[in-house]
Amino acid sequence: MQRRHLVAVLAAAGLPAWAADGKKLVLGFSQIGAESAWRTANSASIKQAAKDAGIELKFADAQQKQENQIKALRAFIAQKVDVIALSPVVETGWGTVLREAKAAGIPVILTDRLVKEADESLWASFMGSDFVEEGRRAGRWLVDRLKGGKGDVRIVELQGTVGAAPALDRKKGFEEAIKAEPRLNIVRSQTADFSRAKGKEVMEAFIKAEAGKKIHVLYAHNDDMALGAIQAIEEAGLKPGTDILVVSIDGVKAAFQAMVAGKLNVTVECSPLLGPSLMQAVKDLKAGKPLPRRLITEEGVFPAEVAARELPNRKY
Ligand code: GYE
Repeated sequence: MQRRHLVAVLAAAGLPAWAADGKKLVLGFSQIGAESAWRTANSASIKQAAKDAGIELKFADAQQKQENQIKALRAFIAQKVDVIALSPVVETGWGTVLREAKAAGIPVILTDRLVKEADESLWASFMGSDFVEEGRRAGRWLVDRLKGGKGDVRIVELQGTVGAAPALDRKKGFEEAIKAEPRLNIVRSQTADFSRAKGKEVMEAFIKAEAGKKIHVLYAHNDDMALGAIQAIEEAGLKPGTDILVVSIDGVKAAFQAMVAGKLNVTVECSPLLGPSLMQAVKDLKAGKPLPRRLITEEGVFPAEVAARELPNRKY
């Protein structure tokens, strides 16, 4: 069959013209690294979804470095991939390379994290969570939990990677929400890079620095840092979940297990399972369908009281 006939047959079946060429779509994906259980689940979701969709995936792990992500994007451009997906480690510094992709006619989909660039035509779509809202949910839970009490509440905060959208936004949303209860104050705040090892290390430093003063609450921008900090709290002879309330974000399985064990009080869900919508977006893009500018993930809040019931349902 001639190509144009085949294209017509495919079109009648609702299939795009590129399917006539029998070539697989090629997607270049620049992943941040493997800093957390969230990230591992996100990589697995994207790899599996690419396989299921019959899309050839070029997967590049940047080991937390923006310069590696920029190199990966340039390699994808040189290889003339069909679409580029980017999960940007930090918000700023992407303009040049995104303009290079645009000049090469390769569309870019942002996934998980957003960039801060004035020219929004540099990306076709962004899919991910509303991190400010996640921070607010964490803060609201805490305000609710402490409602009616008296006395200062001293909070320590473990921030995510410096300059990363979820770190900036989760801080902002949380601070906004705890304003409702003026006795709640963040007394120390430092980055622990979204990792369990650093979460433990920085929490140890907080406990040391606060010796003699009570820390009432730990707010961690992700579960991994909270889990590391829980270890530090225990090693200091204190009870996480009781002596120090622990509030975190992501909703990974290990967090549910910690809640069942009474060591974590709440986790705000942030879903890493972005693979299927990313592959759908890649296909839609190549079929010339318009993509939504923003696809927000639906997510919930899970306090310790529901952890045992929810644990078997958790997918990451
Ligand atoms: O919360 C954290 C990960 O960008 C939403 O990155 C993601 C964050 C997630 O390392 O665990």
